[in-house]
Amino acid sequence: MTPSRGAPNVLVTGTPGTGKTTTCELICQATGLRHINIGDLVKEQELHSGWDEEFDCFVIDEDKVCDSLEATMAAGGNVVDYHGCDFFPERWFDLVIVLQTDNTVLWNRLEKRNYKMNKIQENVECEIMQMIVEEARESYQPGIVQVLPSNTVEDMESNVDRTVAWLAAWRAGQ
Ligand code: DAT
Repeated sequence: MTPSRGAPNVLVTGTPGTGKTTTCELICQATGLRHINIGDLVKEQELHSGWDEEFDCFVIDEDKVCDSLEATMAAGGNVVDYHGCDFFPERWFDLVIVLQTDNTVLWNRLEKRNYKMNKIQENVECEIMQMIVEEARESYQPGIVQVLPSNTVEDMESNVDRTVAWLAAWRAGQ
């Protein structure tokens, strides 16, 4: 189905540390699309039901997040950045990018962030089990899901270039 919005919406998902935020920033710089970091939005608008002591993060209120974003997403032109993807309406997205990182690389990135050991372990296990890839494949049409490596700066540049090219093709098809 061709979406009626004037610009597409892209979801960039993946385990924490795989490079979502950095990649989204570069995509938005290159394309003029709007970066929506769900973690920041949850904090700013208090779209949560409290703090999870064990995992050092807010317990996100998914319904509130979706309500808050509905009008923005209907307008199009957004790059959404979040480490989950099964609670967004499927109709929101034209492209879903899942970033993947090798375990040791990911472990080192999360250590540098000073994550607690249980949080590093949980995230690396999530990556090993390919949980976000599975979630994306269960939640969206296979044709719009792209699983891309994000180990090196070259990977990141290539992922940004691919997305810029995808956007140009989307616009040409309108
Ligand atoms: P996320 O938003 O998925 O949690 P991030 O963008 O904050 O990840 O990146 C975490 C750190 O890793 C940050 O210091 C940038 C670095 N990084 C991310 N992707 C990378 C890549 N493909 N190559 C090299 N460094 C990367």
